[in-house]
Amino acid sequence: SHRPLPSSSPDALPARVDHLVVGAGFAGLGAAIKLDEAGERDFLVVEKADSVGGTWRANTYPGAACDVPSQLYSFSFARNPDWSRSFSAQPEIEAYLQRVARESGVLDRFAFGTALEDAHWDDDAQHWEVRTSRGTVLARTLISGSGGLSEPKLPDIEGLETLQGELFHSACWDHSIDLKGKRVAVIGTGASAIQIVPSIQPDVAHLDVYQRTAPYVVPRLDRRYSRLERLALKHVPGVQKAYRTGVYLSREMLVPGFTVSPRLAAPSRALAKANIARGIADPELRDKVQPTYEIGCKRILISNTYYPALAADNVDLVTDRITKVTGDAVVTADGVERPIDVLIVATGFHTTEQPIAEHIRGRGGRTLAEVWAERGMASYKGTTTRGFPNLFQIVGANTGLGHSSMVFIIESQIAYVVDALRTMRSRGLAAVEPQRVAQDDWNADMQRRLGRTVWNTGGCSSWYLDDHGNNTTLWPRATFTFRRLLSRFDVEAYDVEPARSQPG
Ligand code: N01
Repeated sequence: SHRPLPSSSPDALPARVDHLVVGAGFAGLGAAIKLDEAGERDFLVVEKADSVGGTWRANTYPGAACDVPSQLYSFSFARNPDWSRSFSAQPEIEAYLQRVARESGVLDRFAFGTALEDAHWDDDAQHWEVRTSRGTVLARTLISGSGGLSEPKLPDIEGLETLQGELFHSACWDHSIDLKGKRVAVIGTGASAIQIVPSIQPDVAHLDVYQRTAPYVVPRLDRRYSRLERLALKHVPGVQKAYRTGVYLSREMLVPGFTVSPRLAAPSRALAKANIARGIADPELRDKVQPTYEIGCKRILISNTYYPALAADNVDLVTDRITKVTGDAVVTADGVERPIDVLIVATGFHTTEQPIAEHIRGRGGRTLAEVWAERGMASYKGTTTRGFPNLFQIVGANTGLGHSSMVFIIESQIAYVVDALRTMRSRGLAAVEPQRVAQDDWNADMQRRLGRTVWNTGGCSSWYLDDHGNNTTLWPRATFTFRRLLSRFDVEAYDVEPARSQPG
């Protein structure tokens, strides 16, 4: 499904641009389009891969599809009247992003196959010096859209490197390997794994699914749109907008309340229970898949096919702890060795220690990773960070969602960044940096709100929490509140610097 765009990337990178954008997923592509629209046309987007799409380019595993309804999962300024079903699959989302990119008129400023190596803020020159795999670029601002779930995390299992069979991560699916007739193991039972398992189960000779923590899985209300519905969505004014608003509001009304009130979670709990009863007949297997923490603590998964796949004759759900991997088998704590030809690790991503943080050096030469190591990921409005002037992160600290569309968050942040650039131009500012007190207040409020949510109190460990037990990844309030709080660039919360010398 992976069709590189005919890229018109510049052969040589420009030596200097106003804005350097990192990544060409929803965030980077959206930022490029909105910068262009705002007249900020002197920008360069660097993308390590050969095409747009980000997550939706990388995650091509069998069964990959979005858990957020299609109507909500597109840019508000580039709606897609052509979605074929209520929850889109990866190829359709990737194709959508490619179409938006092609029609945007901004691809001439994308450099594909260009990885960010490091970036440092030059305080005297008031710009970022960005080293990429294809040369150095100076930029007034650095806009990162490198993704919150983009760096695969491999499990720390003894002997993994000794495996003679094939091994790959869910986000780097190796399509050259035919799983037909093979003995396959999947490690993990998160959102990725539960889509992979039912997709490969019919083909493989045998499948072992290694579950460390049983997830909650509720039914997936997915359906193909009827012909009539598709025509209406495409041609009748207002229909698509009504769908979109309906989906948005229903999620917004239900979910944020639910994270602080277990009572409101009762219907979801009942759905999850019924899903097990419907999908699995064997009482022993039913017991094994019962979650042991409060619903919502980890992401609630949706599937109609996961439990029936686990119940199939050629599948074993293994709940004993993995102790090591040998040349051709996975070994568990009970001493059992299960031989395999292919090992698929669906073990998630680096989240609370974003990899890009190690490569961005702010004032005094300190990296974001060093600054965040002390107290965890923390920024102002999830976008700007003390000590890192003119750095704008899209999908930064505490901007993630479990219940609604990240595209909504991304667009809110992009609007904030564009307003920041407008403010900087109109006031002749060369650098902006959030004040310490503004950032600390924002994060104290965030942690106070998060402390009472099921994400923190639900008795699970998840990718939402960092090593200090703080939730530095999720947004705790309604998404429209996020949009309102970022609707204007609040320059009064920033330390600002006029230009020290004319660039030239
Ligand atoms: O990763 P995860 P993911 N030994 O981190 C297990 C989005 N997403 O790629 O729960 C054994 O959720 C780990 O076990 P435990 C979505 O936001 C969306 O599935 O930590 N097991 C867990 O079961 C999602 O939340 C969609 O005990 C190990 C699994 O691996 C996020 O991406 C689809 C282990 C990792 O689950 C990440 O999802 C896919 C070890 N050493 C992804 N290490 C949709 O919209 C980890 N595990 C549909």
